[in-house]
Amino acid sequence: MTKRRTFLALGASALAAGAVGSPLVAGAQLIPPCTPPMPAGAKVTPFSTRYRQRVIARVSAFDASYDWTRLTNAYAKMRALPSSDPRSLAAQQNVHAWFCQQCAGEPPPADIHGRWTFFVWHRAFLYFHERILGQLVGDTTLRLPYWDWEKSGHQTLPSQYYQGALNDSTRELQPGQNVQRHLPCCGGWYYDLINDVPQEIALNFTGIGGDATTAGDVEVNPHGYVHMSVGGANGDMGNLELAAGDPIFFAHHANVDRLWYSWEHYGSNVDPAGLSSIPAFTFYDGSAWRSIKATQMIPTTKLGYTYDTKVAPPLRFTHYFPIELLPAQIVKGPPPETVRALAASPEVAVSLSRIQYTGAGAFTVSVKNAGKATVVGTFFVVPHGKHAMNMTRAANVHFIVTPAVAKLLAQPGAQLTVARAVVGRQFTALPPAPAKFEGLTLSTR
Ligand SMILES: [Cu+2]
Repeated sequence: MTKRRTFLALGASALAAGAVGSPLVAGAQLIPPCTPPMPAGAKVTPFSTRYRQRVIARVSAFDASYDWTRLTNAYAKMRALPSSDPRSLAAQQNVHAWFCQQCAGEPPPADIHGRWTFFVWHRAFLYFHERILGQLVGDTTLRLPYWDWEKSGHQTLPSQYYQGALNDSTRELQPGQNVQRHLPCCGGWYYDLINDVPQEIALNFTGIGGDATTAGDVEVNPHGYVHMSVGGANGDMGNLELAAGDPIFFAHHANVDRLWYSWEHYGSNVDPAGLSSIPAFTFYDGSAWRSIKATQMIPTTKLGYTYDTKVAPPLRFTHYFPIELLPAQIVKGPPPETVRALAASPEVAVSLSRIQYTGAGAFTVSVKNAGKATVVGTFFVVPHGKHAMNMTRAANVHFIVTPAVAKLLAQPGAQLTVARAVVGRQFTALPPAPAKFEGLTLSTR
């Protein structure tokens, strides 16, 4: 892991030199170039149902029946392969880095994060990764486990991931430590996975998965938070260019995929037709390069897997109150009876659409009125490379707040601000700036 050592060393000297004011520039210089995953001139065959495997359920990493010996052997073999082999863990890590616009010195492809390609690309990545693992141990029934961090009692990193080929020594999250911990970066704030994750299943697709230019709440809340909680400032999981070198990445993303799967199997939810317009992605399947389209991975049975459990939505929020606003300011509050309903509800859901953010890190949204600022919620964009660190992008975010915060949001003149704590290389808090977003909706039970 020369890559990691280089960036740790540079990070330390940048801190020693007091270069706290330019974390983005420092970060950009730390990234070595990486190569396109697929060699030039490689033959690509479209994925088809001919390659279909038996449908087997992915189970929780806390399921006592899971075969850890088989998975550990598969990762040991994957780690032992030379990085020039597309089946190696180093090559798998590089595929992910390549698709997060990480690679300096090469024209990178469009970032598959920060928009609706997030769900689709990772579903395919996991499928081909799982296929390679199975192939390495000669067992096509191998399926990845999922780490169901939204479940109380399952919030420590499954202990098997601290052993042998499943371990990654760069993690900040220690054995027995709860993933739902206060991040040192973020003013003591943590994300409530148990309460907030089930709420997401009740959102529409744009809410959970975003659209062609916007990230959904699943990516910037539970997904980003868990990455940063596990990886911390310098661990593989805390930086997208390194994240897929940690085997827990795949169990974490299996749960992210399970959130989408749960949504797909809930009520009358149908994936948006627009997903079919996403160009095909190419992956190595263990013996050949295959291009795959979104339509070929919905439903998951086309890829030979389901999940043994779904995230059950509580569906508590049924009354919706859109709030009239200017980009960063609430111009008109709802009528008095709505404000009374908000105050009477035990908790209120806040949906902000197309909130703009620049760079990566932990973003705290606050509402400010009469000089007093109150936190509405925090969302998390996992730090990654040179390109993404300077880009302004948008996300749809969903928070659960108290009636007191909801009342502040319903007041004319209230202003929304966003402050960012940069993590991953140096801890730097940036001052609050006016938020830019398109819509604000409060909902009550
Ligand atoms: Cu990713």
